[in-house]
Amino acid sequence: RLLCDKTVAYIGAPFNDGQELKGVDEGPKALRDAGLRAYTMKMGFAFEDWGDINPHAPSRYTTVESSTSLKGDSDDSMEGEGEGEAHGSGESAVYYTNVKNSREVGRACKKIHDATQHAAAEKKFVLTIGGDHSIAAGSIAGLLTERPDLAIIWVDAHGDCNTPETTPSGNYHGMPAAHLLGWFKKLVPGFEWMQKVPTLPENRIAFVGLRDLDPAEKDMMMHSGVHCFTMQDVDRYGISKVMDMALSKIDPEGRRPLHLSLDVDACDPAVAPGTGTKARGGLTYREVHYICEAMAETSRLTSMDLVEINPLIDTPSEDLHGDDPDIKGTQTVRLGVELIASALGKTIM
Ligand code: B3U
Ligand code: MN
Ligand code: MN
Repeated sequence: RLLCDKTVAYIGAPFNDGQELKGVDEGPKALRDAGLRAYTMKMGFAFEDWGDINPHAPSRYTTVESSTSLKGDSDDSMEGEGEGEAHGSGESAVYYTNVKNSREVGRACKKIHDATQHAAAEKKFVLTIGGDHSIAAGSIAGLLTERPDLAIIWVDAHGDCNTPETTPSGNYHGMPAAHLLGWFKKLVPGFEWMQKVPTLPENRIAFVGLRDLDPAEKDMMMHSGVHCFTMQDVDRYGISKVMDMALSKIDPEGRRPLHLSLDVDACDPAVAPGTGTKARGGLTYREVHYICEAMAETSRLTSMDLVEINPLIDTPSEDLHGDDPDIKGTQTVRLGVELIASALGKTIM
């Protein structure tokens, strides 16, 4: 029995505010323009475009439960500036003040949460396109609410496991995994709604492609129950063994619905130049495709994030024989469409 229908719900999450560079908000439009809809339909999927989340408009997807009494998703005059009383829990707590643009990011993530929860409830394959990786706090939170036994493969050069105590930058895109894991000790203005979201158990996430971790972040990851596969593991074991190991860690019985959170900066910059924080020594073109293919082969992949594609700093794509003429766009955008196709089950033969 399939865990989701052959319908892709495309949720655009055009957000910049979790990092410093402009352009990553153009990802959702670039992937549409590249021909994703026609391509997935050719593969036999129905394609529903749920539009872009607009951080400044009221949520289109707010459900009754999620709209009750939670502060932080409604207006700009909310309390909680600086250190203060926490709301929603009735307990006194304090707020972090060093997360950049936290209100914008938190509000946006709540809307993404509502959309992914709704799409998951309708048994769709939930495809959330960033935007920077902040959006995964929203997408995964919504998915976890609807699919509580979800397990996650997080493909990234970075750990995204900083807390506001350890962040060197204050950028939320370096923190969403830690937030979902419940590692934040205080509230983040704009993210009060996260208190009602189930925390992700540590043994249910595996990171693949790691090579650029901050010292305190590395320490927390090593001393936690999360599973880490670095680029050295990819070198040592090969990507197929790494995927086998990662999947058996997060889903030993092979029964859970799976989520792929794919940050294109996991790829080597030669393969994916259109991204803001490039790190040398990344996944090759085939390795990143293999990851998506291996996820598809489980038949349990029910959702995916594709993030950190920045069309504004991308390189024109070279025309090669064998390229699919139906995919247009610059190099990293094109790669993004191809990776989605692989995750949906496209194979070479
Ligand atoms: N770890 C650093 C840098 C970073 C995280 N994610 C990306 N870059 N893409 C930080 O700011 O937390
Ligand atoms: Mn990331
Ligand atoms: Mn990254």
